[in-house]
Amino acid sequence: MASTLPAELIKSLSDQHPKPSDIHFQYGTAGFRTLGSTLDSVMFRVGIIAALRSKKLDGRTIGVMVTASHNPEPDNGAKLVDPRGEMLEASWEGHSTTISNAPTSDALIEALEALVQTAKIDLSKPANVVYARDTRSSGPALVSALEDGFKALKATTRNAGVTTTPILHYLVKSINTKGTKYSYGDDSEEGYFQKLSTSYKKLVAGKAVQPPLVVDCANGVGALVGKQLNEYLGDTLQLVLANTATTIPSALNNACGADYVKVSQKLPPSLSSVLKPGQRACSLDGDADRLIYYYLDDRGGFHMLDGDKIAALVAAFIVELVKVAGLEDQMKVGVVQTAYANGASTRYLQERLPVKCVPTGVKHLHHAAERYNVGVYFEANGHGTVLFSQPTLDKLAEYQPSTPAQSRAVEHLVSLTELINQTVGDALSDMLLVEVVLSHKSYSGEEWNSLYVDLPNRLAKVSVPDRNAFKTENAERRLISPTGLQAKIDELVNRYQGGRSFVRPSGTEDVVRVYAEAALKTQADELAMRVAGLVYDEAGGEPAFRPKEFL
Ligand code: G16
Repeated sequence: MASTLPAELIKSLSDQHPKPSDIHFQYGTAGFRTLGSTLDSVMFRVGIIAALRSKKLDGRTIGVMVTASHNPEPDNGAKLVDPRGEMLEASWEGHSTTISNAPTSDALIEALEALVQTAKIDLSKPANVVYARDTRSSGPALVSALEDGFKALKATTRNAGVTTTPILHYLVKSINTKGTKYSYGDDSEEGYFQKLSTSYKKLVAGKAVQPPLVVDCANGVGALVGKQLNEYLGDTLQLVLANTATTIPSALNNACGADYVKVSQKLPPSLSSVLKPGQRACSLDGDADRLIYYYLDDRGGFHMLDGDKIAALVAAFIVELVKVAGLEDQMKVGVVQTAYANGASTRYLQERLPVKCVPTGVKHLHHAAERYNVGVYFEANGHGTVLFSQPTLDKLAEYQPSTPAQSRAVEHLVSLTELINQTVGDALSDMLLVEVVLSHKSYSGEEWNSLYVDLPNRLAKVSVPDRNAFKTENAERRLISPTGLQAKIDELVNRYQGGRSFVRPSGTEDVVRVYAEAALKTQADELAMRVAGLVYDEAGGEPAFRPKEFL
């Protein structure tokens, strides 16, 4: 390995981005995420880490997305993207945490040298990085710190500007597959829109045009991208964009967006005068990688169609196409969920398909889904996609259908592989996927919703002094620490008909999350609050969320 780290250059730039002495940073569920005002040193170091990761992988392009997704506007963060558009390899999460916590510039250089040694990085290799940010007001300054990190390692960079997390993932994979037989698409935003809109148009050709769809953009970057997508879709689907105030900082994810809808199980108040009974609507989150659908019934009642309902809709549609195509023996479809999946959805899916439960976080779901020929993965919060394995894609390309029906089904499957952003959950791509299925099945929101009836459930969160004191096992369904707490939860759960509850530390917010479901709504609420009370008593925390009934 010829080169060494440019220690002088790193030191002089690092001195301009000192680490705050009182903060311990952590690469969590989806990267670094905390108050944007504290992240300057982290961003500088993320720039260096991305460059080193690229060198380690022979100069393949790495992505960095500056976003805090569904979190409030003052938060920010960074997600690192590996060459195939997937999340950063797990072992580098630990390296990233170590490097972000080196207390001084000298300690940083020492930590970087240790990483170069342990990961056997050849520093003479090139470094290539593509990066983007969402609409947060702290974004420009943090991007400038990130760029200093790139400079410190003399990386070759491409600024993808203000865009969604899924588009950044798309760009990473497209850049790395450019000119190969596995080309993922043209490495531009235009290439992304063309790919999605062309496949959507093929899939709905000959079908009645879907009525206009209301899209809550969470006042985030989805508004900018949704506007462009609308133009590409033309008259094949009209998106009625709402919550598009990207320049009012306090508006981001505030009383709107996918997380608001999922957690509060309510219509964003801003849509109450927009949405008509029976009309479909959906909410994106701050970086447009989550999607939740909903509608109002004739009496104004709110009905949510979350990630579980999307998984059920999409998996059934794909299974049907595979069957009609005559490929069911060769193309096994499976579903991946987390402990947050509604018990009714798991039951519904298990009766039809193999279903696996993994810990929270796209990286876990994505890897588990890769084990199927076609892996459908969705978190209840609306984060998910469908993966078609390479042998499956090859099979679809070579397959010789023997009837017109088989031929149509294969064409649809091929178009789905183009429509679906397989690098990561993508709210806009998933939204078009849902629209395709609704159009093919002629389903209204109500008909979709009746696939199964959700068990009443409640999410709660508790702020505690140290969320890392909470450790889990069995795909986060049971606590192993603090000792004895799980037994108390079990004892409570047994008192509720159809009761289920679990507790886990969040990887994106400084809280412990509590989930509960039960046969009746009041019982699910009560169980969640009682379990939150146990967590509070154990850790001396603050229940940061209480349903009104308990105040
Ligand atoms: C991220 C992850 C998701 C995860 C969510 C919440 O989403 O990508 O897989 O479900 O955080 O994680 P936690 O419960 O650990 O806070 P996003 O949309 O915020 O990037």
